[in-house]
Amino acid sequence: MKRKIVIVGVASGWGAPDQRTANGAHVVINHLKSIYPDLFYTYASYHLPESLSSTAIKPLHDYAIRQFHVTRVVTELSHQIEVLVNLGYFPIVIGGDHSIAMGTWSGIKRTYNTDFSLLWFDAHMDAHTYESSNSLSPHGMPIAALLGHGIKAWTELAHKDRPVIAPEHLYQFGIRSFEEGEASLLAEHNIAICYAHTCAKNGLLPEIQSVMQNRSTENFGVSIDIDAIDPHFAPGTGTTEPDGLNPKDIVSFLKEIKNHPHYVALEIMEFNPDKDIENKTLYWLIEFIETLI
Ligand SMILES: [Mn+2]
Repeated sequence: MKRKIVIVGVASGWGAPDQRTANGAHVVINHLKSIYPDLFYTYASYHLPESLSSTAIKPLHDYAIRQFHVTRVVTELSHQIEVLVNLGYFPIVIGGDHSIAMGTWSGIKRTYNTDFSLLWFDAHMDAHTYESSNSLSPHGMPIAALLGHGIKAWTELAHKDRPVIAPEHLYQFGIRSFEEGEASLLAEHNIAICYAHTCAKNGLLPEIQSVMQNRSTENFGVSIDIDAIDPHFAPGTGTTEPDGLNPKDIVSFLKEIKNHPHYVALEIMEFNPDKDIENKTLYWLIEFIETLI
């Protein structure tokens, strides 16, 4: 199957205290352009230049400013995804921080207007709301928003009356660090979670394969937070957590599905090039992307 690929860079770190993931999209796209100059590249959003400096790790304490920028970014991305998919493109979205997922998947939901399954690889649950979060960081909130919890600007990105993802269609892999508020939200919704220790015990691929066989939607998408991967392989991310997934397993999975007719989008988030060591993290990002090229 020959896909028409578009690489969508989202240079925004507004969702995280350390905003340097905003630099990730540029680094990945510049690298890809040197290998694949003829691919279609676009940016959904630029970070405001004053925070793009590689030394800008000053956390933004005003949550309202971050909320404003995250809303601006995901609203724009959501509409771009709709336009690109309607033009026949398969989007590979490169972040940026994980709040961007609200834009990717709301765009997918509105465009296809049908339920889809979301396979979410992450060390964290990302299921906070402003009520449960201590850090008030939007990159800890996209799962809650996709399930319909949180501020309207995010929960109504796809449709006013229904959330982007139905709880029975969400699958998390690699989880190993979470807080009580978000865990209880996911427990209320009975979300299928493959914790990192379970993935290690049973094997990540068998766990994914069972999800792929038992899912009840045709369409599915994949969201990868770089911190899902063990930091030994991928140190270049905002919040590293030990005992993570082996990126080779993720590559094997992505190769298995590369020609699947109902695979609708891939996003890779939370790459922080300033924290990368010898381009180790970039290497795996490119491996993930190349499964589709
Ligand atoms: Mn995440």
